[in-house]
Amino acid sequence: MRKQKSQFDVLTPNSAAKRRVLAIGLLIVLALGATYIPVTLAQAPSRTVFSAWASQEPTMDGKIDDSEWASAYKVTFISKYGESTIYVMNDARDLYFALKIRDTNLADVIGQFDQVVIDFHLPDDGLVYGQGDDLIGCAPPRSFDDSNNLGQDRFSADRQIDGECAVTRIGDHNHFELRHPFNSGDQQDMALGAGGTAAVRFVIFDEGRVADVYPKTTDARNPNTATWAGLKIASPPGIGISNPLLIGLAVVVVVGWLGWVVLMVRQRGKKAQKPPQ
Ligand SMILES: [Ca+2]
Ligand SMILES: [Ca+2]
Ligand SMILES: [Ca+2]
Repeated sequence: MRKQKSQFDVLTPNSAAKRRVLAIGLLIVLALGATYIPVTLAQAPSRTVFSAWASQEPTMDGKIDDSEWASAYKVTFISKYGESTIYVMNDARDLYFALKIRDTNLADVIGQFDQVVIDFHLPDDGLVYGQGDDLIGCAPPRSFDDSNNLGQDRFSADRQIDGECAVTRIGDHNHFELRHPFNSGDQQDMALGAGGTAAVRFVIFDEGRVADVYPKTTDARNPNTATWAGLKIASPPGIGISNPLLIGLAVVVVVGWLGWVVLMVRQRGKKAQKPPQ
């Protein structure tokens, strides 16, 4: 007795092929899910992690040009006098920082500077900022500070100064630009490689006094680096295999193509087996 055709069979004569298409669709969904779940989990903490490859080397002239900082990781926040922005990026040798700080003037009186200090803690283990940690700073016009933490709230300038900085006033903002190698070879500096991480905190001084700290989850006195932002040395953009989203897309494409090839081969095999009518 011949089986009666259902509406489904009428619409899709080859229901086995339909099931295979559904199975492939399911695989694609699973592959996408497997890709997006870790990405979502990784994004769960709200902590800022600065990481960006410098598509061009910025000029340390105290003028933050949009083009030279275009590829930087940017964070905008409200500081004492209004909207301010922090830019971070690195190339194969240097970390670059820019701070566009809204201010009423650029105070350049010794002891009452408008200046910035950037504190680093390594490794990024959420422990206390202390002995052996690194810090840099910038005061007008090009006074670069490369120091090290001696512990117990004592600091000293490094014997070897690595990096440079500049600050100028443009419009309503003070533009700080700093450069510091992430592996200078100096024992009194950080030593990081590609993918290396640190905790970072930006302290902004207005006329010699702390006016702001980024991130807002900490303050200038809090040594608990779990409340600081993160920093990760970026790698140059290549094939992009390190990017989980691209890996996921590659998996989807490969699974899709394999499924398609298997489907075609099976359908041809069935056609070949069919006795001529
Ligand atoms: Ca510049
Ligand atoms: Ca140094
Ligand atoms: Ca140092």
